[in-house]
Amino acid sequence: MTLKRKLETKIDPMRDRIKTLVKKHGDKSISDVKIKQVLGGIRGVNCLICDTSNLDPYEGIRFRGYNIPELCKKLPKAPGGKQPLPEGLFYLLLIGELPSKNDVKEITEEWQQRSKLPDYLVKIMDSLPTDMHPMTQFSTGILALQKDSIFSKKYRKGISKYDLWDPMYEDIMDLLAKLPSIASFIYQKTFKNNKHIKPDPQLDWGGNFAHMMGVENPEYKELMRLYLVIHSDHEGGNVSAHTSKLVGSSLSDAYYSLSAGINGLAGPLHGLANQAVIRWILNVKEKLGGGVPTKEQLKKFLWDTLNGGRVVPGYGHAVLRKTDPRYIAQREFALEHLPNDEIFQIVSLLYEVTPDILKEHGKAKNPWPNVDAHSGCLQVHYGVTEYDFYTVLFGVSRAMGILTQLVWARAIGLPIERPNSVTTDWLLEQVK
Ligand code: CMX
Repeated sequence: MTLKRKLETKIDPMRDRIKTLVKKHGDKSISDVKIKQVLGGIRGVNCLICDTSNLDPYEGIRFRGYNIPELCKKLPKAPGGKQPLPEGLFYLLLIGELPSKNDVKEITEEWQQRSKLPDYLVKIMDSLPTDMHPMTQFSTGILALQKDSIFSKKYRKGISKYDLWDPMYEDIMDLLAKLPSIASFIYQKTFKNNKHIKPDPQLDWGGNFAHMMGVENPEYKELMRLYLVIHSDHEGGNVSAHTSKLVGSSLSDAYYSLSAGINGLAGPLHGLANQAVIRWILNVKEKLGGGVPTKEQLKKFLWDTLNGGRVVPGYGHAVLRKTDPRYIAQREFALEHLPNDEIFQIVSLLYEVTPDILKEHGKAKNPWPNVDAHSGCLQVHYGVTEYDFYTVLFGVSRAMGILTQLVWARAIGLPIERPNSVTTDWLLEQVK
């Protein structure tokens, strides 16, 4: 059975579950909204649905019920490799079942077939200034591809709302196939004098992405497979996923929706933090004349950052209340492959000193590191030192979560989002 057919068999039972849930229990209350939540980023209000993954504050992310160590064991690997293949994670997010080796192979082949960038896109990407931020180039590339949206074409011709998931599926498969090529095009153009590298049809999606980035070390291919799996999805409420879902709820297609989500990922409190972490570490190193700083020196820089009214990048989280398991997964990779790397040693020292300082500072509810505290140091180790590019890597991975969520939003017919807003006067009226 093809992947699309497997997806189709899951849709009717899910529609029935939702219909019954609303019919029988639609009036049951599941969240109570306080004024401090309205004015505090809607934190903790249960008001979105997301079945691809779920985030527990203490346990971290589970993708369709599986945590990261479980996925590392259960998802198929590349020949001779130890890391899970992102195609397998995509299958799991979309279908809700673990894939076989063959299921993963079929996705790799299908994405290879759909991966060629159209000439008009290459021209547009080529015309962008090299000093335009890589995230702006990435978002622009995704948006420009909207010209080829099958969803938009079918909608224009007239399509039943019950069938919208089908062209959405076609669009997301095209997009995911092309994202590594768009990303590596941006990398080569911006940082490597336009030295574009042809895809290798023998390689899987993540391995080929590493190859097109120009890093041939097999360890980097393994790193990218792990990276693309762990950054993929973080339930529905994070800025990038929620933005895409909101835009998609107006029946904007996958290109418009993902481009919007990528713009959210480009914020320094979200995905851009992975660049800020390395910039912060390199700045400390430069100021101290190189080498690995002492704990005392790091503490001073941390306090300088906090006293300057800035956040410590890579630490804290809106939901998590312990060390991010995505951080742990990357730390384990580093301990195995680059234990003596200088920047890894600094990242490790920061793990020892930062939580206590953030606790003493007394503001951050979560003093522990998140995914972004670790990812850059691994990239630097394998020669991808241009940290302005790091959030594009995050975006390629996050697209898997965002886009599977979009297909399911169309499959279950989620309506256009339209929460109420209230005025400050109205709030003051409520407490009189
Ligand atoms: N350094 C300094 N102060 C921090 C902090 C940090 N790392 N994390 C939180 N705080 C501060 C907040 O700025 C806030 O201060 P004010 O009361 O003055 O506004 C206070 O602590 C309470 O914030 P919070 O409830 O703990 O955190 P939020 O849910 O509001 O924000 C996050 C979460 C991630 C934006 C925040 O922890 C942060 O800015 N971290 C640094 C940036 C970062 O690493 N972002 C990446 C997150 C993961 C991702 O999306 O990629």
